[in-house]
Amino acid sequence: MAHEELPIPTFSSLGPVYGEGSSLEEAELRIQAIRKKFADSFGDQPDLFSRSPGRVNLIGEHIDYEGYSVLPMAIRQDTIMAIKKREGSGAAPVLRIANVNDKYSTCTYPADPNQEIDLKNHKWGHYFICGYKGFYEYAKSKGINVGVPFGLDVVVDGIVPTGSGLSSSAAFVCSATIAIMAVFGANFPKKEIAQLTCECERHIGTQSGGMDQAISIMAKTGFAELIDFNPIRASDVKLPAGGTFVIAHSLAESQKAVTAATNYNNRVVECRLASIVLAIKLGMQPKEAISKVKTLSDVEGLCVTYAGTHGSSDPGVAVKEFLNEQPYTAEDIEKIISESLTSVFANSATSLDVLKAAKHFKLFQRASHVYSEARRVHAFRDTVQSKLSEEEMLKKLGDLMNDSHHSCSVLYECSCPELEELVKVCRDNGALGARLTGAGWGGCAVALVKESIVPQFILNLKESFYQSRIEKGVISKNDLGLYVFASKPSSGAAIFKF
Ligand code: NG1
Repeated sequence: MAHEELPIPTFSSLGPVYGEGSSLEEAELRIQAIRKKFADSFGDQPDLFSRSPGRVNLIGEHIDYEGYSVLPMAIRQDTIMAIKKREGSGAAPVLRIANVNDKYSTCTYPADPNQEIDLKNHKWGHYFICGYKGFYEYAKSKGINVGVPFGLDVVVDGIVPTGSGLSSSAAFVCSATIAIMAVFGANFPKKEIAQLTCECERHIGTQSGGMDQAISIMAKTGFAELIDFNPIRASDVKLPAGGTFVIAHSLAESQKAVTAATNYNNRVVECRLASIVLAIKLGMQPKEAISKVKTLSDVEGLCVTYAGTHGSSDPGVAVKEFLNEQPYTAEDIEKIISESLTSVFANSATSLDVLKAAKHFKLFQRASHVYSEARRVHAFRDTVQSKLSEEEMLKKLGDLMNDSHHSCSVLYECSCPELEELVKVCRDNGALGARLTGAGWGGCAVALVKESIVPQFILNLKESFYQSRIEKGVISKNDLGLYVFASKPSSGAAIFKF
């Protein structure tokens, strides 16, 4: 059976996920700390544990929500949750969510799957409610009777750095969802959990694609995955042994949920508008375009047909012909589509927030990025599978990563000064390629480095990028290992019953 059809694995020991040596010891210590926090907070021991990892995206940025394949790998850092069902205390049941890290104070919510998440008042516990609502919605859609809601006690321990572009939010939401699922005694195929966790994370207010949840749920040790959407599918990608991916934090925190209206969701809206305008320019009636065309992949066929008349198969040819490089005003677009933007997005409150905040829309730049990045993902996979020598292969992969960064930075404008500096430092110190990873606007860069120079490369980064920041007190020297590290592809979500 294809591995995305299998349920989340359940283990009775940590070894199958954490291996042996220092990773296993670290995991054992974390479980002890979680048990202690559970006992201190709730006077009890959990029924079971769940874990789901963060990820680094190697290539394919800001294209998952446009329906295009991406190529991430799971990292070692993950979110572990401990959970216990609490029944029959008489009082109205509640969800109590505590954290091993005292920086996050305990959150309490009603045990009501229909509750609305208070987006104006952002709390860390909201991510648990995403999973909670998601589980009930999914169970309902499957006709599963889950009975009346009961209380849950939960302790969270996350070590994916937050706001880093390494998907701490998806690690959290996926871990929460499978913990809840397991406490109900249910388990579903991985691809369905990947889909449901993607949908439920949207309750936090970002219109995210499905990459992070898909890799967190479906990852396999030793492989990156090519993730396709509609339907979700993961294909193993074996990376060349002589190259290592080094992840380095720019130390600019990207607050995706808080900046959604001007950053992440803004780009989702711009892509939608670009696809509607393209569809109309390529002959579709405005009404039909507005109702049928949701993403740039929906209009790719029309673009490619047009490109064919010019001897090309690149949808970018249609973008160059039909979209203006000059930013569009709302009025410019409304004239083309014969409808007001507020009516196009009337059903999406988060998109209406984007319209309120936007001064103009860069349709040419966003569509050019998406179509070119989608092609780079396949070029990356084809290169890995090619017969090139390892030397040539690594060079080509590095070039693709550099091109991806350029496109993110110049066309998609999701970089920031700290990331630009860091990417340059990586390249100056021998990286074959380096790029921002994840949503951007802060967070991490990923660099492809020859295995043999990794320790020296990390040392150089410490000197040229981090030292001045340590001196300014931005981070402490002892924490450096949290901000720059080499990463191997790690395994996906799991349940532990000890
Ligand atoms: P991160 O880096 O975790 O914020 C976000 C989206 C992805 C994808 C990337 C950009 C969420 C949960 N994740 O990732 O789906 O669109 O940005 O490639 O919003």
